[in-house]
Amino acid sequence: MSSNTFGKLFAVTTFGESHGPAIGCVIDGCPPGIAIAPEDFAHDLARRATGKSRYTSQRREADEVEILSGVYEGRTTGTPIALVIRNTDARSKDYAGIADTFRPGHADYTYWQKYGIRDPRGGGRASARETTMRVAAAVIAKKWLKDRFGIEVHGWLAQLGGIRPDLPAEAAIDFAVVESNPFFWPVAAQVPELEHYINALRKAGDSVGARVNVVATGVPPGWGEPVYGKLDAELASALMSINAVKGVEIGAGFASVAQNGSEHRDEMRLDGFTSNHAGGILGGISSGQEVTASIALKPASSILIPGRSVNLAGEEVEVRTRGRHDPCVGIRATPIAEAMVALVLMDQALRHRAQCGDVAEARPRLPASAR
Ligand code: EPS
Repeated sequence: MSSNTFGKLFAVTTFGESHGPAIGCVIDGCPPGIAIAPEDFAHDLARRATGKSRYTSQRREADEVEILSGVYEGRTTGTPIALVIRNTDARSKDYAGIADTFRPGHADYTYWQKYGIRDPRGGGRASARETTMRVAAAVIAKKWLKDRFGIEVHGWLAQLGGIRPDLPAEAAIDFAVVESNPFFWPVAAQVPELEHYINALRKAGDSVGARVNVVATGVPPGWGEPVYGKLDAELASALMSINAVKGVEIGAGFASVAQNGSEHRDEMRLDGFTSNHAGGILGGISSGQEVTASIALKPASSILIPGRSVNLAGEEVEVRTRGRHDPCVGIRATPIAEAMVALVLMDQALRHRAQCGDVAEARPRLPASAR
């Protein structure tokens, strides 16, 4: 299987399956001198992990990172960084019943068609377990982006099924609220409604889709490589590579369809841009405004409600998935989406430095926003 490496100068290769002995990654091209310790990974990995609330999969993994190489006396050395996490709570017998059939709506069928062999245990390589290593690699990227540029990347759940945050469209998100509940939801008063909704969904054995928004603040103007390495194109590719993602929007996204040019354009004043429909990217290059992206996640296909499928023997069968699945994979996708945005920004930052590091700061340079 190829295409397991992401990024050009900050190149992250992940490996491992959900029910194999371990998952891991190798990061090649990391700048030397970044202070990093195994415990630095704990916070973001716990935000993504299963078993942390009643509203996600109940598989309980310690997700403890072992640094195998590339770090000496607590600092990156510029050599490949290898990270590994042991899988400790895989329950492969749950998957015995679907070893010779295909869950409708799942990668089971397409992996089989492509490779002619598959590891059905826990979804194998197609499992969201793989995203653990993206989040781990992004811990290093987030740290460097923050230290060097003051960049912060934050995500939140912006829709769960039909439920939307009870907030005005342009309202600022309070990330203290987002981090204080298991849904990454920006309105504390709605959390009981979400709990009730997910409890009922789980009882019904069904799943639901979600939307996750991500914003990166502090991104300087100039990052992104037209024409085939545009910042927005690489964000779209990175975000679309997350399991279950079916749609990506940058800035106003699909709402741009119904806008006029006079509305969509972000007018410029010396004290900043007056709006941000572009999502902080013009011509594939960051403008200095907040970079904003939004993703649509499908409802997971591993559900208890029986569905019609076929088996390896070429018979029509009924499938009912057992196991410890997420009723809404979108909930845990919030830190994963942040991670992919951070990895793209880190890679683009290094690429910008490589080609344009000697270009003087161009004038005038507008502050991020007049709003
Ligand atoms: C997943 C199915 C479940 C989840 C898993 C993702 O696997 P299992 O049945 O082995 O518990 O728990 O998520 C993780 C283990 C993780 O760390 O994210 C899937 O089909 O994607």
